[in-house]
Amino acid sequence: MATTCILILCSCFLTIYASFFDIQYPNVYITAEKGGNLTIQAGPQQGNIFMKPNGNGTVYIGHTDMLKLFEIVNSLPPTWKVNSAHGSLGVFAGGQSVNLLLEAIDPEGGKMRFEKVSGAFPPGVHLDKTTGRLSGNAPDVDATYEFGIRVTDAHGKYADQIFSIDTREKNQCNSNPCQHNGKCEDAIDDYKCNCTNPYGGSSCQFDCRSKAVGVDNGVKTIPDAQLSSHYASGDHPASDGRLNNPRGWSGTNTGSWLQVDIGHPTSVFAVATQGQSSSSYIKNFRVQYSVDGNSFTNVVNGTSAMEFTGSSSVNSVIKHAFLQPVTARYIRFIPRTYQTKPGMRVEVYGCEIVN
Ligand SMILES: [Ca+2]
Ligand SMILES: [Ca+2]
Repeated sequence: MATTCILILCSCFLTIYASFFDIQYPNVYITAEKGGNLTIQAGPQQGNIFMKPNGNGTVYIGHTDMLKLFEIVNSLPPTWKVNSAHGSLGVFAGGQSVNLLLEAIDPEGGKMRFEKVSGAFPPGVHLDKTTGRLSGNAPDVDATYEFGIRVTDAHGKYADQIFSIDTREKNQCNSNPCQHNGKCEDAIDDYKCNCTNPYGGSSCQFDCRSKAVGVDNGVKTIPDAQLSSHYASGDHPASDGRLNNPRGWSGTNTGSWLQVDIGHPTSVFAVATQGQSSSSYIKNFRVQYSVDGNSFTNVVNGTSAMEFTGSSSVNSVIKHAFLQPVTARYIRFIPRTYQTKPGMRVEVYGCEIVN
């Protein structure tokens, strides 16, 4: 009888006061009545209050994850493993590879991010923001580059450090890059060779007397668009006027000419020709040159235009060196006397003028 009464009383209690103590499996709600306070107070004898979420659970106050908040508050900023007392990362010669790891440690072992917050890197050197690696090639200049790097952990805690890199201009002539007694001048990341006649190229590596610009049918460095002519015979256009081309260029009379646009200013030393066919070939010709394609000058011997002998053979190549090299972009072959028709196939020899 007594047990029954107790169960009835409990039932009434839960029903009446469900607003402040409610069990809805698996949740337990403790709520205050409207306008009331909720107080959780431990017992008077130094009692503690424990909140124990399980697994990945956490504790919220409002919408704030309190465990996450404590983690952020307690997170320590990263610390730099400074490479030297002054943050100097070393001295690098122009063009030398720079490969440096800016090392920092996060006490919590989390991910870190690196970024430049002041100063400037040497041009050509870059920072990997994830790894903290500086890499690139040192510029060819005497300079000191100072820059501030901030390393930031996953909680936004950071540490700054100033670093510096010194660079030294390298004398690119030290390796004696100019061949054939060319005179070397040091430059930024480069050198310039002043070549002795008849050598050319960036390192005077070419003998310009034998360096073809590439009209030859088997080379075609000079594209068809850079071959032109005046009074071409229809079926033998300028684009066929290449050495070793099976057809060859043919003009119609002595007013005809064949022109090669080399494409850039060149020190031209020689030309070579073959006949157009066994029955059609140039006997004699002149050569004119121009830098602008408008104003042409004869290649001369003294004050007289040089007369060159053309090849009367289909196969044999006759090469003529000029007495002095000429500076030209355009070379024009002018027929003087010919067999049947003024036909030829040509090549030009020289070196590009390097500024
Ligand atoms: Ca940290
Ligand atoms: Ca230099």
